Formats: sequence, C-alpha cells, structure tokens
Amino acid sequence: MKSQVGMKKSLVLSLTLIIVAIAALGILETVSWSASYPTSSVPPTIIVPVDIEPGYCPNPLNVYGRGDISVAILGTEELDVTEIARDSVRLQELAPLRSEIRDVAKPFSLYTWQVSGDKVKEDYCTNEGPDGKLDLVLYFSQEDILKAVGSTRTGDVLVLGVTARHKSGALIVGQDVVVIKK
Ligand SMILES: [Ca+2]
Ligand SMILES: [Ca+2]
Repeated sequence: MKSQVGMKKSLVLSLTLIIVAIAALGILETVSWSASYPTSSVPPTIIVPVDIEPGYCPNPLNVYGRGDISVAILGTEELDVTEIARDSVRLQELAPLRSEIRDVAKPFSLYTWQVSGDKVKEDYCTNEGPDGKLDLVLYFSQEDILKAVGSTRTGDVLVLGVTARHKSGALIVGQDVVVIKK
C-alpha cells in the first residue's frame, strides 16, 4: 500500500512538473514573441530633401576624387535641422567626417524619392542657393563613397541615400542623385 501511495505521489509530482514546464514554455514564447515584434515602438519616418554638393546640379562624383564632398539635409517649414541627431547621420552607411549648420540651398521641387532605376536623370536636382532656412551640411570622403557604391562607369547616374535619427525618435530618410565623372 505504501509503495502504491508513493507511486501516486510521484505521478502527481511528475504531472505537476510537466504542467509547470508547459506553462513556463508558454510564458517564454509570449515574452520572445512580444520582444521580436514590438508593435508600439516602430518609429515614424520623415522624408527630407537632400542636396549633394549644394550649389551644383548635376552633382559629380569623381572617380579620381580624393577630396571631401558636401551633403546637405535641407531645412523646411516642417524640418528644423537642429533637431537632427548629428552623430546618427549616414550616407550609404558612411558616417560624416564633420558637420555644420548653415543655409546653403533651397530644396529641389521634385524629390527623387519616387523615382528609381533608369527613370532617374542626372539633372533631377537644383543649383539654387540659400533660401533663408538653415540646413545641416555634412562632409564625407569622396573616396569612401566610391568604395561604398562599388564598381561604376563614367556617366552612371546613381541615387545615394541618407538616413538619420530625429531627436523625437523618428527615422529621417532622404536621397539625391550623382553622376560618375572622370
Ligand atoms: Ca547639388
Ligand atoms: Ca536652406
């Protein structure tokens, strides 16, 4: 009788352990699911005007270029560029060498954002100067940009992308066009 009671007890104990284990797995699964899919923390995205080589259009990228190239995120009625976290800015995933706040250009009326591939023309840009709104001007190594874009031919028209973080937490994205020159 004693051993039967013992068996019953150990059976109950085993079942309890299995139930606890299943419950724990269920909790873990819930935790990992909610960690993988954070529905409330997806940041909003702000599309901004970008001007590579302000004052110039088309924007040349010289294959033998060794100097720096300037890339401006242009201020607008909606965008105060001082609200951009400067250390977060990347051009084709490259960090800028230095940056400054200065009014250098007016946004191009037709963003290249909506076009891609063969539809992008080298003159989808503007050479218009200051417009009274401050811009964030960033300097990048031309040599590093060329390495980042890979192999090119003279006359190739490329769209380069800029990303950054707004101090509100929003993701900033923009782009401009360059033409490969020798
Ligand atoms: Ca330009
Ligand atoms: Ca401006």
